[in-house]
Amino acid sequence: MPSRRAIGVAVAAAVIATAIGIAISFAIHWFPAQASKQAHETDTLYHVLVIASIPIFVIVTTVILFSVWQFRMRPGEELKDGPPIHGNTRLEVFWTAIPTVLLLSLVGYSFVVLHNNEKKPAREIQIEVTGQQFIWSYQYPSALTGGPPINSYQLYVPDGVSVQFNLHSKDVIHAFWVPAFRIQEDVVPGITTHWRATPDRLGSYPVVCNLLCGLGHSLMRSTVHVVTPARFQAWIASQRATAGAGAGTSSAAGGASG
Ligand SMILES: [Cu+2]
Repeated sequence: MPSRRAIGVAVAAAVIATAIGIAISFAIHWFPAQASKQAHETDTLYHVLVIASIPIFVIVTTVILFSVWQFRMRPGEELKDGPPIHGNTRLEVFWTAIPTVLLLSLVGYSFVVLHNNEKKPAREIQIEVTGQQFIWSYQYPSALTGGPPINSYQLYVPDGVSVQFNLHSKDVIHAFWVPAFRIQEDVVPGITTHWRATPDRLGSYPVVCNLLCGLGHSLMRSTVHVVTPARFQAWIASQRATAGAGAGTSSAAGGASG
């Protein structure tokens, strides 16, 4: 049996390693700017999962290192066999019950965050997103423009208003991802997928295709501009004016004016 002192050393090392790990997890900037309501909850969830994993990693590593240290073969023991142990009910109950409780709590917490992030708010606007090799385009429906729909290669969203993005693909599977919003969804030909976010920080953030969709995949990027609701209305009005001016030539080319 290992001595009391050896066990004490192992426990102390595990506690110190856990403390250092948790301190490092706070020092690392895991993600880009948080630009949506969903981003805050998602980041907190991620950090809780990291903090929960640190002691588990430390316990597993400590037990391995402790066993190598305490139960290693010493000179002269080459022909000895280990004790013939068959099962240990108390230990097995523990190592089943603790991970079960831990997993169920983390799954429950994740479910609550996901549920909150996807909850449909009272007021929401819709923007259609179309992916094709290798560009994103956006359509602002009549309900938003107060006139004919607007096609554009630019994505503007009003600050503080929930947006449901309806995703369409013209060719292959893409993924519409706004890292600053922490949300991503596959864009699949033949079906419409959705995601929603409530932007809550003014600024411009990258939009990325996050599924390998062909040779130009790495170039399939765009920008989302989070602007004040007043500026959003002004932008819509300016797009309507441009689309109106170009309507004589080709209404379908309205997107190019963006
Ligand atoms: Cu892609």
